[in-house]
Amino acid sequence: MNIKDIRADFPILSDERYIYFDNAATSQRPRQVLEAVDNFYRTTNANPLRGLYEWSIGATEAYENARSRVAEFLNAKDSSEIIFTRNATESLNLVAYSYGLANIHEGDEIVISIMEHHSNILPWQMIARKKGAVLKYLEYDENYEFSDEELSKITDKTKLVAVTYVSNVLGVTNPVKKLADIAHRHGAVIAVDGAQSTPHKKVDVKDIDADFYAFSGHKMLSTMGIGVLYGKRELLDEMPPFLTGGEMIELVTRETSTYAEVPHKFEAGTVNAGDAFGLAAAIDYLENIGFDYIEKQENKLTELALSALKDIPYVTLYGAKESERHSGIVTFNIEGCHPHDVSSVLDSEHVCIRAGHHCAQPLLKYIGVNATARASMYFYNTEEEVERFVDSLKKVRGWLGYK
Ligand code: C6P
Repeated sequence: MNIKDIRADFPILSDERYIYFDNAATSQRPRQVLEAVDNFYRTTNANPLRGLYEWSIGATEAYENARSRVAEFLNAKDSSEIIFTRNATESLNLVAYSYGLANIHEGDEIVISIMEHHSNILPWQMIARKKGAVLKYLEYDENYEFSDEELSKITDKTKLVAVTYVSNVLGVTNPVKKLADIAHRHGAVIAVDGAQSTPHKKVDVKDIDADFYAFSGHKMLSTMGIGVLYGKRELLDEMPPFLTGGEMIELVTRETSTYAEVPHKFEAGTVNAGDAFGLAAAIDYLENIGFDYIEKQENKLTELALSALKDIPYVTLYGAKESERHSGIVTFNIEGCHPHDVSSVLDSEHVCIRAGHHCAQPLLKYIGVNATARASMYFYNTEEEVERFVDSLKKVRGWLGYK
């Protein structure tokens, strides 16, 4: 695999002044994805699932083929287990508002982890508040693992476990297969937040035995505005709709309505066929590159960054020591400098990183900081970029008045 050829696929990367290290927030898009979306609107555009003429039928086909492509990508049993949403946040809210409101009752427990993004905290806080349920947090140990004692928080009272596969701050991968097994032994379901795992590793929802799995297209080369919720068919069949209206119905009378079968029951209003088509092209692209290559390249870059930063006395690094446990994410602080200042100084050198609480405030409180800087790399980043990033970082304290 030639990195130059890969980079040539990404129009925005042709401006080599910029180093884009904010891939955990959103990735860049290759021309194959941009062309797929463009092509959809140029050649196939009509309202899908409604019209009885050629263009609309073509739009429906493009949309349903994209669903099958996602099902194959995740190794779902059937394409009806794939629901298109706007993003991971909406997918997790769908589980909470539909499954959670119907199945979680007073005194029941919901177990999440301290590593969760706000999108996998707020929906469960809402359910706990509305239903009188108890929200519990799994806390990790010094090795970024959940001890048996922590895991014993999952009990017969637990109705739902919701955990991120990969943390957006630490990059660490959680043992979701083991968590699914524990949840199931206690009669609970598990919702996996796959926002940071799906772009970086091969995911098999059957192997994990996830009941629900959520992710966003925009973090894995696709355009913004398309996300996925995978759910086991037998659960989805029993769940009430989340949003209503449009083609999610079977029959509507003045007084009442019946609903379409899954997955359409969960897709109210005009669907986002153009971006679903783009997501299928993104999956083709990623699989063509191969997750072995993706993980190897990210690991190489992370190793380089970690080994350079660990020798700088005023830099604090967060997360596991091993580069292969970072999923391309390097989170750090520079003593005496607010991460926003670090990011602004790096911006003046055209280095794009993220700074702040990363929408994971309970995690940052657990770590003992209010904010951090975060560089997140993807397979199209290069060793030269890491070297330039480290050089720029070494200038930050000087810019801010330190000798
Ligand atoms: N994290 C980051 O910079 P949406 O916004 O719905 O596409 O993704 C939400 C989300 C859910 N879970 C995890 C683990 C995430 O990392 C994110 C998004 C971005 O870290 C934006 S805050």
